[in-house]
Amino acid sequence: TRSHKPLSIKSQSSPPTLTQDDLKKLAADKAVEYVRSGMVLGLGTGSTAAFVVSKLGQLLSSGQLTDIVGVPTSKRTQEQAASLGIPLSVLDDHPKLDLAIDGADEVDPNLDLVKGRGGALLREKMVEAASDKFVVVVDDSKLVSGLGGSGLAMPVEVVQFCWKYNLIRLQELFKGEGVDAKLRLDGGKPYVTDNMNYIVDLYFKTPIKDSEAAGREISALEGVVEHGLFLDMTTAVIIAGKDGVSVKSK
Ligand code: ABF
Repeated sequence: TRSHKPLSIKSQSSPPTLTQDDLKKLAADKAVEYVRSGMVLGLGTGSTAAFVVSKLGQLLSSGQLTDIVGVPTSKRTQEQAASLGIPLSVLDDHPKLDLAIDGADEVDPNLDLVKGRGGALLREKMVEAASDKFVVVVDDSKLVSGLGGSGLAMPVEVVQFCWKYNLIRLQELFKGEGVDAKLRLDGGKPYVTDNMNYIVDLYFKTPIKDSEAAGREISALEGVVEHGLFLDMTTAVIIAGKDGVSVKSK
């Protein structure tokens, strides 16, 4: 009798796990589908937005898109877009944009956002407020049930003059909610924004109860330039997770 060797069954290889960068790229590729030739585009900042900018560069150089003008939201993005040959402009020359695409740090169920951990919140908010449509690109790690709920920074851009005075006032504003306010540092020195301001990062212990009131009260402090709560600005959010890409809009 022949002895039969047990059949070796090859274990089915599971699909490769997507890295966070893969997810960001998937979201970016989806967002670029919103872009049409001839549009004036707000170009976001951050690693996810950088994938959008690089995809736009590819589509322009292959001729699939033409006549695009980009309005960058930071010096970093300006440099990246320029290096890819994307024609650039500024809000002064294009005060109305067709579409802005940018990343975010937190997205709540209402599609309101925390932005600015990358330090570009002022230009981002100006450009995105001037855009007819604002599409946000994130991986699903950015979803929160309430803004400030990630325990990470909610940035406030303040003028350099007496920044500590403003830090204390911000801390006092939220003392009921137990907030920690810290000056953002970069290599031991204060981080300086593209507009030569400082950033005070607010760390909330629990999600912000009323983000609209919070935004209003922060903006009312003299010396505050802008804050990272982007409320009622979003047209759609493109979310990439391990199960694929989904789009949420109001
Ligand atoms: C910009 O980049 C910022 O508003 C936000 O802080 C950050 C998100 O960066 P990333 O896409 O690298 O997570 O969109």
